[in-house]
Order: sequence, then structure tokens, then C-alpha cells
Amino acid sequence: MENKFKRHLITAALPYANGSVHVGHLAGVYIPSDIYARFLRLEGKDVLFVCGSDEHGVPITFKAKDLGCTPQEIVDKYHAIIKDSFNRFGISFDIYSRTSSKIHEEVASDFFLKLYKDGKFIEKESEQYYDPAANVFLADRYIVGTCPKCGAEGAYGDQCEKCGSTLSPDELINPHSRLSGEKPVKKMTKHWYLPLDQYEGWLKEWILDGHKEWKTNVYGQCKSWIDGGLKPRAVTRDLDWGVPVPVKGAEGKVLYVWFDAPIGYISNTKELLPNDWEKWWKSEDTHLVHFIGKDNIVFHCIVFPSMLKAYGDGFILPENVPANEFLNLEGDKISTSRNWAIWLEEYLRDFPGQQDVLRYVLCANAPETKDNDFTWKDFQGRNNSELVAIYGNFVNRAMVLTHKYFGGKVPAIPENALNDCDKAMIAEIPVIAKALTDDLNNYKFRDAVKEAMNLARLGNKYLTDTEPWKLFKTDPERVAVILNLSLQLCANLAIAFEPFCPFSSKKLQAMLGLAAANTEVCPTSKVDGKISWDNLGRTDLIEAGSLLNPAELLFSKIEDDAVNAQVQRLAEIKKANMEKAAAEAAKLVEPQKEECTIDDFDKMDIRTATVLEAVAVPKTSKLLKLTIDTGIDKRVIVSGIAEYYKPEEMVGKQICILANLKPRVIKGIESKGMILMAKDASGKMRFVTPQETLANGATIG
Ligand code: B3M
Ligand code: ZN
Repeated sequence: MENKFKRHLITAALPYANGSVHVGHLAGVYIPSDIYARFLRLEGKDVLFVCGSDEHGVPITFKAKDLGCTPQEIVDKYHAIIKDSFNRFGISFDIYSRTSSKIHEEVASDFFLKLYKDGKFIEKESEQYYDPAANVFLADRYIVGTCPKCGAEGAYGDQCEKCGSTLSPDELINPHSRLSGEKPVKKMTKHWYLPLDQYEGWLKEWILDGHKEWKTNVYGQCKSWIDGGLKPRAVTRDLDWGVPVPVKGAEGKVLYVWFDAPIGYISNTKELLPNDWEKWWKSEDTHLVHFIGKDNIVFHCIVFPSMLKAYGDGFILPENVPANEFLNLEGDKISTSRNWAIWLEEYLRDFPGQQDVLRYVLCANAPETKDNDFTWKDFQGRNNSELVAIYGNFVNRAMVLTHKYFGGKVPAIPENALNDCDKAMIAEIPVIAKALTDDLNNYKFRDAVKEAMNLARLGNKYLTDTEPWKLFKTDPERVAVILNLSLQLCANLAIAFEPFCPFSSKKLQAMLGLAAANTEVCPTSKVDGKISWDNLGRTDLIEAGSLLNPAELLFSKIEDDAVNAQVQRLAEIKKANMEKAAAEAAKLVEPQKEECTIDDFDKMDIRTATVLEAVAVPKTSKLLKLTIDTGIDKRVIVSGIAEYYKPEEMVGKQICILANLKPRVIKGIESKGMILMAKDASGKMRFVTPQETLANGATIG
């Protein structure tokens, strides 16, 4: 790490306060950021680790509406749950505050006002969707309808959760308001836009030229956003929940949540250090790093830096934004709405005192460069075969044997008693320590935790090679050397694992007499003298003659039943989700019509046909005029499928028609026949076609 920086400001993405924190959030953002903060503190650096609840935004207002309470009640509840669970999990923020605080409202509105007064915004009137019944403008999320791409119901105005397509409300089929169910209408409204296009050149220089060292996924996303051409982005919304827009004529408008939330990093810093916050945010010798998930890259690399650039006044920019990819759970995407998640407070309930196990597993499996998967089997496997069998086992043997042979007193090493095996082991410690340090400095936490575990492997190998339990009777001095060095290695492990597994590191420090046992691991692991990073690699950390505290196991085996209970819980959730989906689908099935006879059916002449031409019928939104080849003749059919198919999509398709339907004149066009369409009760429609192409005119019976 370049030492031009005098202090380190670390931010972690502000979790939305409309739900708890799950393993995806932990693996993506909070464990890596905590590892990094702890590591820098151990290095004796001046660190500020900032986070808080993101309490605005449309999803929170929905949750409040669904639960019949206010948004403030929602965020109060979840802010407390999130803050408590982070603390119990050892995420060592220096402040965990929130964006519904008074100080945040002041900081965010002052920020907006300065950009407004400096003329950095574009003011624009535009048509927005409005709910005539609820009398409110509708954010895209407030509009739902049928997805035009996959036909799924409940697609939002900005995205279809089923197929992932990005949508606009104009594309939705049968759009309606989530508030009143009414069809939204367009209405003029004024908003303020940050002209990101004006910062394109500067962003190119700052990121694409200046930060080629950023992670590939981050750099690549920035490059595609910038190369794709940036557009002005609205920074205000017609909503009643958020930071009010502090200018005349903006009644009923609030700051867009992604404008206000990143300012939360600044307001939280100011809340913690009212007289001192500016040196963290406005000095070139502050090293700023944002920890986020990949869906937040554009806001932390493009939007927020442009806001800071526009504001000026010496605001610094991030040196790095090491965004992680996503974590899946048992092969499926984590989903809050489907409860397909492992919630932090539930983990803390089901695995009391085992925070480090989850921290370790989520770090070892972190989705650092690609999406990754969490399985309970792997969780059990890594605990039992790595934490227990390697790290815990080595420490336990060193401790128990010292108690057994030397009454718990650290034995001295006699003069010139080291042999080649001892020297080789000693020489390896700084090598591993360097690899570990480099990985941490480069945000490679998966590789880093492997190096920490390699230190424990080194210890196990040393004991296995030297077998002190066979020597004590004949050569106690040799055993003294082996156990003294093993205890020095334990002290190194207490340092090396502190960022990853702070709870067991604290326990180990206490066993070795390196630090008081009862000091809190959180909120901020202030570094005891002995446990500082520059001591890593040394083999004189434990004085000969000092007394060890009693040996305790650092980790315990996780049995099958504990894991099977979790797997069972997920199986029940999956079953409930499938039943819910089936029930929703079942709700939509039309009841069967009254019975008919085979004679009734025989009157219908149903044939295959191919569409030769297709055009929209002028002045209608639902009709297509199709020219088809029925194998009997070429004819025209007018069909109400324009909402489901574009004309060009129909040309060349083989369809099924009721050929002998009495001709009708529709919008002045004679229509001879009817296309057979499958339509479910949700309104989704698809034409019927044979499983493979047949000759036109084939009879269907
Ligand atoms: N509240 C979290 C998310 O998008 C979002 C982060 C804000 S950081 C300023 O999941
Ligand atoms: Zn879709």
C-alpha cells in the first residue's frame, strides 16, 4: 500500500432498511469490507469504516403499504435489526447510522442546493405516469402489467423479475397502478437532472485511463456505461417518502434515492466526527474505498463521483471500488420475496457463537470474480475439515501438549537448539505472511484467507514431522523447542486470522495471554500492542516462562443434523414457493364450458395455415390483418392479436384456424375464419401451432 495516504476511509453499501441482511449481502459487501478495515487497523493505520441504513426508495413505501404501516415504522424496525445483527456478527463499523436522520436530510439537501445554485442541474418538464385515483405520480416500480417479452404477469414498469428484461412503463401490456389498480395516465411534471453526459470525458480519464487496476468486472461495467454514452439522470422523484427537494415549486418531490443514499456516507461521517469529517472527505491524503455489490457499480463509479465532481470543494474520489459478484444459495438466486435466503439473525440464532464459521466460509467462497454458490454441505465441510481439523487442531495440540509437559508454562529454547526442520518452518512464516498481506492489499480476500490457513497447515506439518509426543521422555529439551515455536506460530495465527475470524482470534489471544479475553470484538477491534500486523512473521511474540491460560477448542465439529435442519428449512421454503406459484396459476384458469356433442364438434373445420403477410389495421391498437395460405385458398383474417404480436412476428408462422366460420366484416375488411389462440386467465395470449410444421390445410380434429 502506497504510504502517501494518512488515513483510510472505507464505506460499505448502505443496506435497504426494508428487510434483514442475508448471506448474499455479507459475502458481497460486509465481510470483505470488514476484513479490509480490520487488516488496516492491525497495520496501525487510521481507519474510518462507515455504513448505515438506506431508508428511502420505493420498495420501502410498498412494504409499508402492504403491511398497513408507515415507511418510518418499517425503517425503524429493520434499521434496528440490521444494526444489531451486524454488531453481533463482528462487522466493526465505526458508525452505522441511517438516512432518515435529521443530519442526513440536512447534508443531502444542502448538497442538492449547492448543485442547484451552481447551475449543475438541467431542469426539465416531462410526461410522467400519474395515478388518477390515488392522485400521485407513479415511479416505474409503482406500475405493473404483463411483460411484453415473456408474458409474465406482475412485471414492473422498470423491470420484469421473471425474465430480467429492463422495461419502460410504455412497453407494459395492460399497465396498471399498484396503488389503485387504475390504468395510469401521463401528466406533465418537472424534475432536475444531473447531466452525466457532461462528465463523460472526465470519467473516461479518471477511470478508463486512471484506474486500469480496478477489478475486471468493475472496469468492464464502467467502460460499457461510458462507451455506451451517458445520459442526463433524474435526481428527483414525485414521491412523499424521502428527502424533500429543497427548492420552491418542488412540493411533493423528493431526492431520488440513489442521489441521496451515497451522500449517506458523508452524513454518517459528519454525524460521527462533526468537527473533523472534512479531513476524511476532502484531503488528497485520504484513501477512500467503496465496498459494494455489482448492481451498484454505476452509482459508485459514475453517478456519485460525478455528483462529487459537480460539487467540487475538494471532495475526493474512491481509489478503488472492489465490487463483488452475486452469491447464490443451493444453486438458486437468493430472493427476499421468495424467502430464499439465509438471514443473518437466523444464523446467529441457529449457530450461536459460530460467527467465525460463516465469516470464514463466505470469505473462502466469496463471489469475487464470478457469481458463486453457498451450500450447507460446503459450510459443514469447510468448518470440519479446515477450521476444526487444521487451524483448531494445530492450536489445540500446541496448547494441550504445553499444559501436559510444562504445566502451561511456555518453555524456553536452549541456546543453539534450532535444527534445520525448525529453521525451515520459521523461514516459511514470513513468506506466507507476505502473500497474505499482498492479497489483502489487493482486495483478494479469498486468496488471503487461504494463506492464513496455510499458516495453520505449516504448524500441523511441523508437529507431524517432529512428533514431540514421542520425544518428551528421552529429549524434553527438544520438545521445549518444538512447543515454543508452535506457540509462536499460534500467536501469528491469532494475528493472521483476526480480520477473517475475529472471535476465535480473540479467544486464541486470550489463551496465549496476548490480550484480555473479555474485551469486546466489536464494534471496533482496537489493536492490542502484541496483535499488530507488523508482528506477523516473528517468533518471539510469546515470552518463555509466561503462563498460558487453559486450552479451549477454537471450533467445534458441525454435525449432520444441524445442517440437515437447515437444508430441510430450505426444502420447505422451496415447496411453499412452488405451491404458491401453482395456486396463483390455478387461480387464473377459466372454468370449463358446458358439455357439447361430437356432432357439435364435427361441424367445425379446423385447419393448419401459414401467414403470408401481416399488417396492423389502421386506427386500431388491437387488430392485425393477416393474409394466409390455408392449403384450400389464400384468404384474409382480421385478428385481435396486435397487443401480443408485432406484424413482422407473424409472417411465416404456421397457425391453426377455424376455416368454416361465417365471414365477418371488421373495420371494413372481410375476415374469413378465426385464428385459434391460447389465452390464460391472466390475459396472456399465444397462437396455437402444430408441434412440427405440416402441409397447409391439414385437418385438425
Ligand atoms: N441501498 C443497496 C442495494 O442496492 C443500496 C446501496 C446504497 S449505497 C449508497 O442493494
Ligand atoms: Zn419478462
